[in-house]
Amino acid sequence: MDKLIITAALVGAEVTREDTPYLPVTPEEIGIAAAEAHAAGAAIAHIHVRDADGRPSQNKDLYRQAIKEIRKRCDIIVQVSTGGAVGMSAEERMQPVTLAPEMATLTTGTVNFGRDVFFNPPEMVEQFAETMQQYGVRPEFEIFDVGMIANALRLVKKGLVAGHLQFDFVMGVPGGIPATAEHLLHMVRQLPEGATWTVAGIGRAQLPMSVLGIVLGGHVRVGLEDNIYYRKGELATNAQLVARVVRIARELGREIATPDEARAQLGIRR
Ligand code: KMH
Ligand code: ZN
Repeated sequence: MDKLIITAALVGAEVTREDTPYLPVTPEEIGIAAAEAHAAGAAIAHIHVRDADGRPSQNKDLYRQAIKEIRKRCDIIVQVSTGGAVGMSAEERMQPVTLAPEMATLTTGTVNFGRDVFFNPPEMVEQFAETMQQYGVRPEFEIFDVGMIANALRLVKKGLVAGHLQFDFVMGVPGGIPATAEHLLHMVRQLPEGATWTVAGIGRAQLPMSVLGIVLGGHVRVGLEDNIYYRKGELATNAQLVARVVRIARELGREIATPDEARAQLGIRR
């Protein structure tokens, strides 16, 4: 099996400092959290940014600062969010792509998101894909439900995404696909030959879905964006969540990919 690529989803748009004091919020805190996650074994940092009041933002300057703080400390692959927070406009969400980061997320369909709607109509998704192509940014398809895989493959057919295909199955969002082994296997079976996949379980599904990702030959995303607990009632840091995946993977005989090894697997040229 290929070496395991661990993504650390450091901050997200929904979790607050009130939920956990370990959430990195400022560009400097995001830089430190990325370096700690990298030292623990993460190859990719999936980042969002927050404004001075801690509210979710897609501001280009904040992303520029956060990326600079990360780059000062380590060579982890930076994957910016184009999902942002529910209710943001396409223009707002697209901003960090114009910084030409190595990777960006690309959600390929609309999904209920708790009591909200995460809105991704076809024209918007196509526009995001085109802009990523223009800036040489490798997309990671964010798959919140099974139909989004077919939507992603339609983009490939249209020539809007080319090269290596990387999917992230986000499982357990209320409104999206539930986090079960059966659903995961069904999604993996839809992927074309040569594609790679990561699984991100939400909340208490993070640990069991990570184990499935390791043993099935996929990759794993953990971090405070998706889950703030180490175990019931005990808050975690991003680095602790990464370190646990590394320990389990090694016990199961799966080696961990460095950022450069992950770049080679994902077809990212620096
Ligand atoms: N915050 C969610 C509505 C992404 O980063 O691309 C969307 C999200 C996905 O987090
Ligand atoms: Zn995200």
